[in-house]
Amino acid sequence: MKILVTGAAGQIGSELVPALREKYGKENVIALYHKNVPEDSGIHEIGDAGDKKLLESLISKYDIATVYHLVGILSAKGEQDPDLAYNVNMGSLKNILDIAKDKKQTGKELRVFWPSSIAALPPLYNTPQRTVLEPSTMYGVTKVAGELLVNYYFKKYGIDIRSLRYPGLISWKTPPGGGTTDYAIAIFYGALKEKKYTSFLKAGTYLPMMYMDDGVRATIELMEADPSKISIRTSYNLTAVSFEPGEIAAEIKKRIPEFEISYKPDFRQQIADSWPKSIDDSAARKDWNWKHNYGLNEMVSDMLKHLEPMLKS
Ligand code: AKB
Repeated sequence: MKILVTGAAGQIGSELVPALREKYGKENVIALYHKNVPEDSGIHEIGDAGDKKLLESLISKYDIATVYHLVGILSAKGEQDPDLAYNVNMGSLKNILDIAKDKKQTGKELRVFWPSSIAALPPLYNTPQRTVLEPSTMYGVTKVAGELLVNYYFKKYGIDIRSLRYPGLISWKTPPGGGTTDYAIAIFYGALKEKKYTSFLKAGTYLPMMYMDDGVRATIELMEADPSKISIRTSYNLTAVSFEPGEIAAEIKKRIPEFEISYKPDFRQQIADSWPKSIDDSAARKDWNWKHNYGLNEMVSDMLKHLEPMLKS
């Protein structure tokens, strides 16, 4: 069973590719990079994940059975260039779905993972799985449209496509870039380098968050679940914790007492204000036994443990 990962150099791809290689064998996971190829890149290809012909040829060359289609533009970058966000996020998804549909007609299945986001959801506490979806960002619009599209391809063509509404993912392997939840990564760089950080979101801005280890595990667990367990074919709500900038700063201060946070909200505040404060992910917990391991305390300890030596080297 061979796996293709698009957007392999991105925040999720950088951690999902090694996890998949560890689980399924190095020879079975092909990473598609756009331009930047990391040193330890294993079997990989370079090209544009929006190029349908390229995807078709890779899927046939490696006899791919599963695609993790991660390529995408995040919320903050998407608000700065909505056309780019629309073209990348929607165009490449439609291509993958059409390839899966064509393959099915020849009797071959392609299982697909596609990431949605909390950006699809309204600004509520304990936001339910099924609720009104009227996002105000282009990123959110592409996520809602994408969720409806994947549900359509599942219902009409029987494509086995699965999806998660990722919360803010906290990770140390790639630097933050392009997201609204990125303050919760950048804060660690500030704390370790300068003992201070100016948050672009104001105090009290609660957002759902998760440590990347949990995010990667959730992704693989969803993809491994028996199809009969998957009751949601748009995208599953997924969460671990919910916190605001002052709370993560206080956890960091327990370990770096000189650390100080200050606040200078920018255009990303408006994006964060339109997103859920917390999430009800009981459907994922019930259907395929989702459980998170990392709370805020464990997340902060692990981030500092890994990032400190990395920033010194
Ligand atoms: C972003 O901030 O854009 C992403 C997300 C929550 O989808 N991290």
